[in-house]
Amino acid sequence: MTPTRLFAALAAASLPTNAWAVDTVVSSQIGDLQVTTIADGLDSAWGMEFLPDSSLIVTEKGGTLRLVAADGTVGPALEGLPDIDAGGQGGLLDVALDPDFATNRLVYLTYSEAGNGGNSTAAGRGRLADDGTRLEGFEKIFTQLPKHAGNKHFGSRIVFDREGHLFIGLGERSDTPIREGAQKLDNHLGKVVRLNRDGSVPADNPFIGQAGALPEIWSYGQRNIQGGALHPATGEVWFSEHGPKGGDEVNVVEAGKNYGWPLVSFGVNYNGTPVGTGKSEGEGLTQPLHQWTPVIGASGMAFYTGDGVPDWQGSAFFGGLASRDLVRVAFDGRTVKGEERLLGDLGKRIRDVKQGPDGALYVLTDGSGGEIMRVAPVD
Ligand SMILES: [Ca+2]
Repeated sequence: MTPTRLFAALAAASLPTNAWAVDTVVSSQIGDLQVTTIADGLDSAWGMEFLPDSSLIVTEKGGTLRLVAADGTVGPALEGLPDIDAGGQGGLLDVALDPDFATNRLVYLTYSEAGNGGNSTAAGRGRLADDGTRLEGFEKIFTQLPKHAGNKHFGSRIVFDREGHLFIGLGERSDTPIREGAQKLDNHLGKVVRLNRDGSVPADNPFIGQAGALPEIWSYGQRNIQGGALHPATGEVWFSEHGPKGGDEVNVVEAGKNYGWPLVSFGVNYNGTPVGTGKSEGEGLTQPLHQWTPVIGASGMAFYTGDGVPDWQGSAFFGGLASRDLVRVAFDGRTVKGEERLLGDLGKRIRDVKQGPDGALYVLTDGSGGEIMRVAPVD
C-alpha cells in the first residue's frame, strides 16, 4: 500500500485560559506525519490491543474477534465467543489484555448481551488458545443492570489500573427516561464499575455498604463512555464520553464522584432543548478536564509515551467519529495546554487509537472496509 503523506492540520490560537473554552486550538510544531495502512477489510471494527508479539487482536461490532498479524494479515474469526446481541450501537465492543497476559493469555471483552427486558453491556474473559484460533473457557464476569429494550449507548471501554483492577466505562442507554438512571446508584447505567479480574467486587469500592447502592459502582453521572486509558505517569484512570449535541468530555474518574449527566452538560439535547438544569456545572458535580462543542464523537483514547515526536509527550489522543480526525490534547497534569487536529485529510471515522510497541500511533477506522493505520513522523 502506498503510504499517504499528510500534514498536520493546525489552527493557531492563543493558549486557553480555561479548559472549557471551545475552540482553543493551539498549534505546536510537529513534523510531517507518515500514515501507512497496515491492514484493511475490517467490518465495523471497534477495539484493538497489541499482543506481546506485536500482532493485534481486534473486535468487530457484528460479533467477530480477529488476530491481525504484525505483517497486517487479517486472520479468521476466533471461536469461543459468548452470545452477542449485535444491533444498533451494540455488539462486540472493547477488548483488553490481562496485565499478566504474557503468562495467562487472558483476553477481556465487553459486548451487548440479550436478556430479560432487552439487552445490556456485559464483560467476560477467556484464554487465547496457543494456536490463536479461539478463546478457551470464556466466562462472563459482569452484567450491566438493568436490561433495556433499546439499541444505543452500550459504552464501553476497559481500563486496568496498576493494581490490576478492571474499570469498565458504560453507557446510560440514551432513551428517556431510562437515562435518568445515571444519577441513581441502584443500577449500572451511566457508570464506571471497578472489579477484580475475576469479576468480584474490590473491598474498597466507594459504595460498599451503602443501602440501595450497587457495590460495583466506582463513579456515576456519565453518558456514553467510548474511550479510556491509564495515565502513564500518575496511574489515574481517564475516560472520554460522548455528549449529546455538544459536550463530549474527558474525565479522570475518581472514587464515588458524580460527573453530572443528565443534570448538566456542555451540550443540548439533539432536539435543541436544554439538558437537565440547562447549566454546565452544579454543586457536587465534577467537571470534565476538557470538553468538545461541537462534538468530535470521542472514541478510543491513548496517552503518548513514544519518543518519535517529542512535542507529543504528555498528550492524549482521541479518535473522532464525528469530526473524522485524530484529536491530540496536550496536557500538563490535568490542565489542557492546547489541542491539535490530525489526519483530517483522510476523512475517516476513527474508532480506536493505541500506541504500538514501536512507539508509533495506530488508529482503527470505523465502518466497512475498516483499516488499521500506523501514524508516525516521516523519517
Ligand atoms: Ca459530565
